[in-house]
This record gives sequence, structure tokens and C-alpha cells, in this order.
Amino acid sequence: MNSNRNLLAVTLARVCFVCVTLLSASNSFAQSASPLIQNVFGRSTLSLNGDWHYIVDPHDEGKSRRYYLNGKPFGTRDFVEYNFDTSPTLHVPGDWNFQRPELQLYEGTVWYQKSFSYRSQPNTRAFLYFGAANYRAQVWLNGQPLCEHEGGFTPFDCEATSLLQDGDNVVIVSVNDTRHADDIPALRPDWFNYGGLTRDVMIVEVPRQFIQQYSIRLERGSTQRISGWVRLSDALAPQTVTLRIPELKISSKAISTKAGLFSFTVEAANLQLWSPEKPKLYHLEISTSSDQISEAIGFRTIETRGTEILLNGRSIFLRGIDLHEEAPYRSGRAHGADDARTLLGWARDLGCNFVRLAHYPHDELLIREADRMGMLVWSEIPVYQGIDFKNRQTLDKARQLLTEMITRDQNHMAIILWSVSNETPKSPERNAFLHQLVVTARELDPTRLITTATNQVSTPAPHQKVFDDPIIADLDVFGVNEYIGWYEGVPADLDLTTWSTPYNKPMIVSEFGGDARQGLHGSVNQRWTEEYQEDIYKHQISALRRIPFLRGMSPWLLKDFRSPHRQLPGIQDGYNRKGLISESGERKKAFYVLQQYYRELAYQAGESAR
Ligand code: GCB
Repeated sequence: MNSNRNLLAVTLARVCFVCVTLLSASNSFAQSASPLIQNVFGRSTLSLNGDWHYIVDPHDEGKSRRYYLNGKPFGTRDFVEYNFDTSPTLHVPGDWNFQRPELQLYEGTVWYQKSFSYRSQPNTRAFLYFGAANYRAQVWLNGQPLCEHEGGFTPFDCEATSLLQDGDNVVIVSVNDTRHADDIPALRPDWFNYGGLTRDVMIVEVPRQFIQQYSIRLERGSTQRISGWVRLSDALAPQTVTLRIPELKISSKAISTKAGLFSFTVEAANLQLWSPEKPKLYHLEISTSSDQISEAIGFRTIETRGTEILLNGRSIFLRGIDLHEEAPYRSGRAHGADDARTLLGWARDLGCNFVRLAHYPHDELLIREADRMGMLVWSEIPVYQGIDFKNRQTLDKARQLLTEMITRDQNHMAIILWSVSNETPKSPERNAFLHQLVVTARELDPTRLITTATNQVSTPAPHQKVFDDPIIADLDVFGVNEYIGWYEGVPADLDLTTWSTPYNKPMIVSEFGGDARQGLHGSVNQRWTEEYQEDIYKHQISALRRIPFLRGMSPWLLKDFRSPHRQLPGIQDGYNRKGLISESGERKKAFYVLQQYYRELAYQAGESAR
């Protein structure tokens, strides 16, 4: 057993820093969320998905009216003028906007209530877990405040052991999705602000002292040494922790420290590496005398060398597409394994080995599907345009989201890139802010590549693009968003454009494209037609072929998505139309142009197109 103590100490210090930040930021609520329990899908759980009663609260008076007490208006002398039991219901998981027509454009507070029956088990702790609540959530259990959380795309859990009753219980959650200048994202993202309990809600049961978090991966630079750490929930007496990977005949024991930590390194001969072509997952078990958790886990390396990205030591070109978390075939936020399979299946049909998840962490079930399917992933936090970079609290929030994203997903090998932002204008404050995020990401996870998508470029002469954003100095790989032929010039300008950078690093063109209404046809010079979009793709592809430091691309984007910015009647009707697939699943002409290119690239790489 070797130790990884420094990394471990930094990681835990960071997690605690976030707890303190949250605690001091909350005034009305005493309890912030508990440290995140990883891999809730591997736990004994009671699903609270399903119908929840709700009350809309546009004036934010539910607290003064004490909705959290779940009052009863009849049969007592109490004055109560609400009644969850006879209020309408919303399905959870799901945004409120597309379940009730009157809530489509509502932004504000909605109160959710669910009754459920529970029976406690001896020596068992119970946590209420929320996959995501957009944007601020406050939780009461049986009339008592339980916890609160900020951030619409990352999970949180709250210890409920002492508040749960045998028999009937009531959980009430107020969710508020009002946008603020100092939030993340800030005021005007180019996507629909779906509000509500948008991912799974459950009670997670664990033993008194349990395995809270772990990080298991190949050691940097090695293809057969697995190392990592395990953190137990409490620092009780030292415990023996066992790590097993039966298929590799690995069984390794160690004693946890007083702080409930355990770190190790084991040799793994004959390891079959995870890759898009062969997404091999091993069954991993971690156990203590009181707890056990298992995980399907892959092992791979990811690094850069000059302008190359190396997966398992071999240079790879990322054939990608951008993806919003928009439901296929229906309106609303996507969630769950079925949506994930459809969206990733479309990406695979396109010939992708890579998806960029814009612009926030997506459902963990999609990441798990990517692990199984062999789809490489870029995962990002919503530090998106318009962020208040001078605000220290906004930086704390960004760090919190980054920590939650990495904590949740660090054992999913599909993810190769953590992105700390998208399209932020350079300034000393912005540079310092992003630098802090890069530092945090590296401390939390030294094994993945750190990136960001920038649109900051110098143009010393017409058609000359120089990628010299100073933030690139901090990154392993830089993403560039460019819209030549759409927001800038015409598609033929791409034939004249030259691309350079002072940095010796791999570049991904993380966005390009243009709007097309599916089914609208015309000449290549007619904006909004499929032909115009197709022409952009043709010129883009031939331009991108000429960039030697280009190591991947993810055009904007797989599917049309709702955005309040996009109001052109008859064309956009509230949708950003840069998708290669319409909201109802029809492919546009540009889909096939990209598919053909990706087939060619796959063939050159010696892979069969999938
Ligand atoms: C961008 C943004 C993306 C927008 C896209 C567009 O640069 O990163 O969020 O949706 O452009 O369609 O304008």
C-alpha cells in the first residue's frame, strides 16, 4: 500500500472549505447539505419520484404562511388557507414549465409536497437525496427545516435520520428559479430556465459509518497501477477497508486513518483498458465491516503531449457534438436513462466518440450510459457569459459547483475533460476567477484534462484568427467557439481564414454552426434553410482539416433546444435552431455532412464506424 495522502488532504480540505462557505452563506436556514454521498445508485434507496402536490408562490410568501408545516384548513380552529392534499400535482423528476401550461414561462418559487411511508432499520442512517433542483431549494421534513442548496445542476443530500418517523412522513421543498446577476449561470443564458425538481429524489440508506466518497483510477502515467482513496463518513475507530476487483484477482486491505481516510495503490496486470471501441467496465467492490458498495468502473489514461491528446497512450481525434439536456421528442429538461440512451444514441449514429455536455453537469445517469457506451465526455459548470467575476461569493459558488460535479462523477471514466467555463470576456478579474477554478479542479482531480471554451480571439488582419486568450496558459486543452458564416461573415470566409496560437496545446473547436428550420429549403445563400446550414458545415469541415493543432470538434449542436433569445416567428418560435436534429427528432441535411466526415475520420483511425 502506498499513500496518496497529499492529494487526499487537499481534496478533503476543499470539500470542507465548501461546507464552511455554504454554512456561512445561509442565514435563515441553519443546515446546509451534507457532504455528498457518491454512487447513490449503488445504495439501498426508497424512490420519492412520482406525483408531488405543489403550490405556486409568485409573491414568495409561503414561508410567512408556513407552508412547510403542511397545515390542514379543516377540522381545527387554526387559520390555514392552503391545502397541499387537494392541490394539483407535478411529476418528479421533471421541470414545472412543461407539465402545466400556466407555468410555462413562470420563474419564481414553487412549493412541492410529498407524503410517504417509512420504516427505519436498526443501525441505519437515512439521507434525502436530490439529483438536481433548479435553482435554490429549501427542504423541510415533518415540519422541521432540513437543509438548503444552491445550484440547479448538481446533487445534494441531507441527513434525515433523526427527523424521519416510522409510518407517515411529509417532505416539503420550496424551489426558486429566479435568475440573479451573481448566480451561476447569471441573468441571460441562451437556454430555457427549466425550474423544479428536475432529477431523481430518493431516500438513501446507509450504515452508521459508511463509505461516503472514493476515487479509484489508474495512477497518472501508468496503465497498470490503480490508485485512489476512500473516505468513510465518520472518523470512528480505525476500520479495515477492502477493495476488490474479482476479475483482476485484486483484493487489497488497509486500515483507515483516524480521520476515516484510506488510500492505496495496487498493481493490476493484464488490465483491459476502457476506450470508445471497447468500453470495458470492471466490477469493483469496496467494503468495511459495516458497509459495502460496488461500482462498474473502467480504467484508462488521458493526457496531452504537445498538441496531441493521448487516450491510453495513443493520439486520438475527438469526433464530437454539443448537447443540451433537452428531452428528445417532448418539451422539457431531459432526465433518466431512457433520455440518455436516445440522445447518446443519436450522437453515436452521427459517428461521434465524444460529446460536450453544455453548459452544466448533466444527469448522472447519462454519464453512466456514456461509460457503458464508450462515449468520451466533456463536462462543464455553468460559468457562462455575464458572470459577476468581481464577486467573491460568486467565485465560492463556482467552486462549490465544480466540487459537486467532480465529486459526483470522478469514477466515471467516460469523462476526460472538466470545463470551468464557456465564453467569458477576458479581463484581469475574469482571468483570476477562472485561474482559481482551474487550480481547484486540478487539486480535486489531477488525472483529467482541464479545459474551457473561449471565444476571445485576436484578428490582426482580416481572416486571421489568433487564439491568444491568456486563460489558455492555465489549461491542458483549449476549446474555441467560432461562428464564421453565421454571426460573422459568410461561409466562404472560412476558405480564407488562417488559424494560429502562441500556445503549444491541443485545440478543440467546441462550437460552430448556424440555425436551420428543419424542412425549410432554399438556396445556399438563404439563411435559416437546411441548405445554408449544410453549407456552413461543408466550409467548416474543409477549414478545420487545415488546422494542425486541432484535436477534436463538437459543433453546436445535436438537437434544437428552447431558448427565450430565439424569437423569430415561423423559424425559431422559441427554439435555437442550430441543431442537426429538430426538436421532434428529424435529421437536417447538415447531419449527414458531419456523419460522412466522421466516418472518414473513423476509417482513417482504423475504427469501424459505429
Ligand atoms: C454560443 C454559446 C451557446 C449559444 C450559441 C448560439 O457561443 O456558447 O450557448 O447557444 O453560441 O447559438 O449562439
